[in-house]
Amino acid sequence: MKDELFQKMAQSIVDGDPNVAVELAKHALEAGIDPLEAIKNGFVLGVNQVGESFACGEAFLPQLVMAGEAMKAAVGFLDPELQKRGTARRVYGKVVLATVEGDIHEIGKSLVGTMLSASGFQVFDLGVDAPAAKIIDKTREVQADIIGLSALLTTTMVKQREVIEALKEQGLRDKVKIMVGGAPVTRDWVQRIGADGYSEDAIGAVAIAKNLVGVV
Ligand code: B1M
Repeated sequence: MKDELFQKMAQSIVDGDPNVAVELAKHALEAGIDPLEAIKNGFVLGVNQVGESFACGEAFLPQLVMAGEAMKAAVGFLDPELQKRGTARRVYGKVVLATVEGDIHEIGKSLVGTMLSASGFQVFDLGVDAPAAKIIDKTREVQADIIGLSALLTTTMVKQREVIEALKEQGLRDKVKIMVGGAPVTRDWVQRIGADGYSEDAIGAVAIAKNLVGVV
């Protein structure tokens, strides 16, 4: 029954139908399913399927856009519940979070933000397409402990390095930890650009962030 629901969730994303996606998300909560499990085992499978079809020319930009909208609606609906279930008891640190300049993919970044804030971090989400200067200004303003940089395109990953280089130029590199993520980001890339941490998913991002601020 759970698997059937997950399949329907994935299909609602493939169909690009935000209304059905939200209905199914509601249904999952009523059935006592963990919202993160619903995202991971249901909706994400659909968005990955559309991504693969797009990559091999079987789906086109409008389908990608519609899948993105349906995904955003479903995750947005589940967001308050994810926050509510958070285990946060204290503020572990401040995180300035953004999708890098030139990149408008926001779903994964926002999910990381939700999980961080539900786990006790104060998150300043600068949204998508954020230039290095904006990220660094905010970091200075709030005296952030961590900068989180998301990039979903191989062409925008370099912007993660640009932020790190700009921090070095301004003498700020040793004052803040850098965490990077996004589908094309690899461990090798993280080492090459000199970031402090990397995670493949939102749960891992919380563990890395805690580690970076010295919380076990
Ligand atoms: Co785009 N897109 N897209 N897209 N899109 C990808 C990324 C792509 C892999 C699809 C493909 O070809 N298979 C491909 C990139 C290829 C590459 O460079 N390697 C691609 C492309 C090419 C493009 C355009 C260039 C298409 C075009 O215009 N011709 C264009 C670029 C626009 C731009 O940014 N300038 C484009 C546009 C779009 C939409 C706007 C239509 C839409 C986004 C809508 C939105 O965000 N509001 C979209 C979508 C939906 C996708 C796919 C299908 C799904 C992305 C997503 O939301 N995944 C994607 C294919 C795919 O990934 N399967 C694709 C679900 C989300 C929960 O996962 O974002 O990976 P994800 O986040 C994860 C982890 O990566 C990690 O944790 C998250 C949660 O588990 N993570 C972090 C992410 N950030 C992190 C930060 C951290 C730590 C972990 O620390 C700070």
